[in-house]
Amino acid sequence: MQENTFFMIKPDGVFRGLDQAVFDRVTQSGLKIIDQKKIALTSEQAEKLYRPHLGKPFYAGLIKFITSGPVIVTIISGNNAIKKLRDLMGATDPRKAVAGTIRGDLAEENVLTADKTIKNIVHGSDSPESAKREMAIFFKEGK
Ligand code: IDP
Ligand code: MG
Repeated sequence: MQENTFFMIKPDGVFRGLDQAVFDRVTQSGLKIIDQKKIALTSEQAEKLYRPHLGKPFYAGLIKFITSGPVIVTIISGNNAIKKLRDLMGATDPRKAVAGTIRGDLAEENVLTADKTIKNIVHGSDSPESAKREMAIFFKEGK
């Protein structure tokens, strides 16, 4: 099924200059980057994006981290793009992400505490509903 999904290089990925390496993996998997821009998230955009996590112990740290530097927001398109991209990203905790995934290969070791966010380079929508909601925060309708 042809799908569009929202994908973002987080501040740690941009800061470490990993964006091209990540995009190469995405396009080599057969997916297409159909829109992209480098922006600094406003707190309003960050809070909208991570609204499902509101109230969790790491929420405040997550908002602080995601607004700490530029990110690259993109729309990725392709067959089963949502799952394909999630598989490519690997597990949320980079220590659990297997080799061959973006997080498994490229994320640095994180000191994991209850209230500190995990730095894991990338964000990708986890369902068609999330994809629609998240794309609409950053891109005009119809993309
Ligand atoms: P995902 O990015 O793999 O979809 P989510 O559960 O949606 O993972 O969490 C969003 C982001 O919040 C994660 O990518 C990570 O940066 C952070 N996060 C998630 N769970 C934890 C946690 O238990 N401790 C610290 N940070 C977390
Ligand atoms: Mg998520």
